[in-house]
Amino acid sequence: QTKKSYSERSKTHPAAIGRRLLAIMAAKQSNLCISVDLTSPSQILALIDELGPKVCLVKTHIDIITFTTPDSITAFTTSLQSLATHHNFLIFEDRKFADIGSTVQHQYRGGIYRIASWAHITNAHAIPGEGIIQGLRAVAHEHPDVDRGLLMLGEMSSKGSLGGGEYLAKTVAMARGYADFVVGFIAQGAVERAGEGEDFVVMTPGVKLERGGDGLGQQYNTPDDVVGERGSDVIIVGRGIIKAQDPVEEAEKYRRAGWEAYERRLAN
Ligand code: UP6
Repeated sequence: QTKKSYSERSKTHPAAIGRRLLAIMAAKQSNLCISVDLTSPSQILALIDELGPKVCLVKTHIDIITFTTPDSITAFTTSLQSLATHHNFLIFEDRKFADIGSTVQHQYRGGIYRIASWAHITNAHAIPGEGIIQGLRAVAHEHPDVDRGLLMLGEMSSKGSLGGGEYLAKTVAMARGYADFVVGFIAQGAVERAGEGEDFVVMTPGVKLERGGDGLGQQYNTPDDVVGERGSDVIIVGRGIIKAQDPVEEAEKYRRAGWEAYERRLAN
């Protein structure tokens, strides 16, 4: 666990997009990533417009959205980018790439979603080996004018996950050679750092204000558990906010809980 503030880390993080994200977190006093897992493009955009001021990051699953035409995909991603600029947050497409380098290049650059063209951050499983990082990084470098970054999945929130432990340690070791592109990890708590210069942003899904589960393997911990106790940096919250009676009010509760847990961790 690091004792450095988001603001200090925003000056030294090895990845440009990591520096940008940490600066946004410090400026907005928010370590909240909203996971907008809805299927209607207009509902998603309307909710993001409301929640934008409270979050540092917006997480999408572009392939669960009901698009009627290819043009409506472009219209959606263009609007999403405008919202990101307007509210000062970054976009994280939760694609969970998991194939060989050559295939993920096509999946990241092309197809109908063209993820690399609009998502600041995406993520990948370590199971194929480091070719997956090399493939994605090469696509990101095709546009040197835009900053792109990757999170490696080292541990999942769900029951019976094969991640964590040695798998997580091996994932971290794999990422070390790509610190300009691998911003950090999806894990349930801080990862072991090799030295002072190393900095990975850890993001944790499976977060609610009360512990529990969803009946399909999801397991929830609180913002204080993951940020305060286990040293994660960003809480990823979906249904805890989007299914609430008043998502804006609920998002503010999560923002405050995540931020207070971070401040307590720094003070301890
Ligand atoms: N997600 C997890 N656990 C992981 C990785 N990713 O839940 O280990 C993603 C899910 C979902 C979100 O795909 O989009 O985080 C969690 O949503 P929830 O808060 O509604 O459970």
